[in-house]
Amino acid sequence: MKDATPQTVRSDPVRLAQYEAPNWLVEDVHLTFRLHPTATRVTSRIRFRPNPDSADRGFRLDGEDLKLLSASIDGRAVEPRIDAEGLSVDAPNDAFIWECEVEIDPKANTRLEGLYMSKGMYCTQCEAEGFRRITFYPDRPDVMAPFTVRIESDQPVMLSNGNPTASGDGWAEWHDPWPKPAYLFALVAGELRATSTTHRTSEGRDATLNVWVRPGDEDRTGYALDALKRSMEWDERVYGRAYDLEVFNLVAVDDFNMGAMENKGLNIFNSKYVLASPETATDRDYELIEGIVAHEYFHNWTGNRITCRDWFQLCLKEGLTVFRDKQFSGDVRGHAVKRIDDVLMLRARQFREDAGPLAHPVRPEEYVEINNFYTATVYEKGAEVIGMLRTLAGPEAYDRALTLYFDRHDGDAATIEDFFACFQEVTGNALTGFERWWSQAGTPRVTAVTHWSGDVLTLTLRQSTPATPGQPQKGPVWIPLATGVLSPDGKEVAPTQVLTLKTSEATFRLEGGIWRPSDGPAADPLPASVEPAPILSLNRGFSAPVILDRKVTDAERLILLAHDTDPFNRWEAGRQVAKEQLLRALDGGALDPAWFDALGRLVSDDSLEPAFRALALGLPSEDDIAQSLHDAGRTPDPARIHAIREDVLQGLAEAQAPLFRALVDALVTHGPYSPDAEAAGRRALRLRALDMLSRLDGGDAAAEVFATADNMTESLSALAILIRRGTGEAESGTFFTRWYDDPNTLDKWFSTVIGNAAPDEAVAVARRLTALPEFDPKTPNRFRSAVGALSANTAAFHHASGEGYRFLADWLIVLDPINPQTAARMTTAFETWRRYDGDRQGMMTDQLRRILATGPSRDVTEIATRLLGD
Ligand code: 0A1
Ligand code: ZN
Repeated sequence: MKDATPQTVRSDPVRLAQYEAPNWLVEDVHLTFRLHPTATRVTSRIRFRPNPDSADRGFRLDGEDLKLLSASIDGRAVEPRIDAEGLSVDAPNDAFIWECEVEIDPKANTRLEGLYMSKGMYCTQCEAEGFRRITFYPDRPDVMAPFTVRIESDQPVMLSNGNPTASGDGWAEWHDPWPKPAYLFALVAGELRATSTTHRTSEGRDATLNVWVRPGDEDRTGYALDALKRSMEWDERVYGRAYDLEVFNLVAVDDFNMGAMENKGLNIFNSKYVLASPETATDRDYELIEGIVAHEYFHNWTGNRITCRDWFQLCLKEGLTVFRDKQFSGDVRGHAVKRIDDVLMLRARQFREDAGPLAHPVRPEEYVEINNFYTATVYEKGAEVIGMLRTLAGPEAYDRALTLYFDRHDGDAATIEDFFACFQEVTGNALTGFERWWSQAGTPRVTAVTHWSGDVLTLTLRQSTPATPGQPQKGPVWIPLATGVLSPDGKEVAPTQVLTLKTSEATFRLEGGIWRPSDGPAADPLPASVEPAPILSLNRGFSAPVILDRKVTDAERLILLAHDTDPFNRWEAGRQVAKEQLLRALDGGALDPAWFDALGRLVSDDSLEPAFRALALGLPSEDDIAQSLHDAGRTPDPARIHAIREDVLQGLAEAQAPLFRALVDALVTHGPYSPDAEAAGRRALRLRALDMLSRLDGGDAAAEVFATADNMTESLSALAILIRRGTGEAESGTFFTRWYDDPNTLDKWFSTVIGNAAPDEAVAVARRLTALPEFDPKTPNRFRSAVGALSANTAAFHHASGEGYRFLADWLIVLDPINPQTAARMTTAFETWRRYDGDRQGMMTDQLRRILATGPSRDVTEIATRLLGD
């Protein structure tokens, strides 16, 4: 019996350039689990065969924190050499059978990687490298095999991947015929209840769909189950991809590091993204549930049937699957509003990441801990890259390229190059030059200068990408800018056309309503009626994830805000005006009353969707303003940004008081709650108006909404509004008492109370709440709701006292030995430290050094070191 007790754990980087094919491939895997909370036995029987693509016959298996009880090769006992990360043993020259038995302790597993327990239930998380905590195995995505699993336990429900094959008292067997890498392995056992339906696939097979939850939660499963069925239908209709097993199981667990996991045939979800009822879930929760259920389901093809050769190719499954889930959500909920929401998130998270010390390419070239690369860049920028490929290739060529990809690579562990080759093939190599999007980090800046001769409009575009860590020099990327042109009175004179900037600089000329490269042949001028200069609507629909730098007058922006036919750019024009007004106010300037009027007209325009009007009413966040100041070479003062932004909101509330009152009254929803996009949009607009109104009535109307709300969307927004006004104490108590026993809803209480507390009080509030017995750092959702809410409360986190930084670091030091993955993720809250003044920079870097001085996990060490940049 041998312990793989950690001696030295790897701290040097893994490099893409050093990829080597595996020495051994796996024919099939048989696993038996004898479940026990502290001493689970796992026996494995694995048939290995030599990989013809590798000459090396060395045999090594990954394994961490495993107690090896016995091992044999072809039935003969062997004594492997065990180290902190696995074992090696002399293997035969040809195919052989490896068998071993290990013991693991699921109850002690607070990392939530491998096999662990959540509220008495056994569950697994194997992406990225959790399987090596279950048994010894070649734990890398390019080793794919069919799995047969037997589970023995006293738990009533026992699930694994694939189809159920047999079961009896205290045991169940599963077989997954689809070869898969170990990161897609899953097992669940517990007292669970299913809500079920069936789906007949477009290929004529029947599949049973089950959503499994703990007893008592069954009445909150309907929405997720329906979203699953709709996702299956959508993937059949839009991508021609059907489901391929007899059963699809989806299980909700309360303790989970991420949102959800696409294990083959057995998706495991953070319960926050499954359970929904009108009383407990907000409109946003419903939307996220729908999107995440779709995301995980879509992985069945983009991720599972075709997986990644190595973890550097992560964006191949994630960028593509995020793009697909966004297409789905846009189809369901409306593309314009969805795009605005997505871009808000992209800018808040990915642009911020790209602008800081953690910037990395969509396909990174090295990592120390792969779990640190499940980032906004890999996911969100990765999805933008797919979106640009679709724009450049056109929708039909995109469809053909995807069909080719599915046909050619089904069953493979593929690379980005494999995927891109399919686009090259269907477009006749038209996209050569696009590749830099996944190798180069940083958000490109595009400056646009126009010239109007009276009848010819020229547009000169220039691009540059700032240096990022490890990449001082950048080259040009392909930037597809969807562009339209409006006359000065707001009529569209040239419809959307995609101008692609492929070099550092290019000029285009608009002639006869058509854009051509300026060295192309001349054509008819624009109609003479277009005078003075026409107005450009650039990067419509946010066709490229870039920062546009262009001198545009407020008057032009107000015309775009009122008339642009592209809803995204209409919103964007309003956003830019708002940002400039805020920046002006920060410099002590007066606000332009025309802005309030324009906003008032837009928000009261009943011909527009309420969800769009709600978005138009949102001002840039404090973090967004801080980044804009930093980009302009200035040092943001978070306290002042908070105060001025609040003043501007107050001014807007006063200027448009009757409108906000009217909206609060008119948009009351009658009848039973429905989470559909239309009803959610009406609530969103009403609640924005309610926030405005609370600045005039001291929160009376919000208190009334809180008292009478029959749904969580209104209760929670009203509570947030009252806390922001400093008057929500009673309501906060009511909420806590009501939802005390409901973990996901109590999480909302933690995040709302801390996230909306005043900058001078928030840290004290957060310290008080994290001292409550209900705060348990072992549960990632609770930790994120409390500690994460403080770091998202910008003015509180960056309080001049440095207490926000200290609070976060105190808790990260507690969390890291419990759960390094979540601790590392939350350490990224310090990523903006270089934006701020010397005092704040000093306080933030002191906290990062203090964390490093504790000798933290590989996960946190990598993040803190990269943040410091030394
Ligand atoms: N692949 C999952 C999310 C996920 C990613 C990483 C994890 O551990 C490091 C766990 C889950 C998805 O994209 O939904
Ligand atoms: Zn994913």
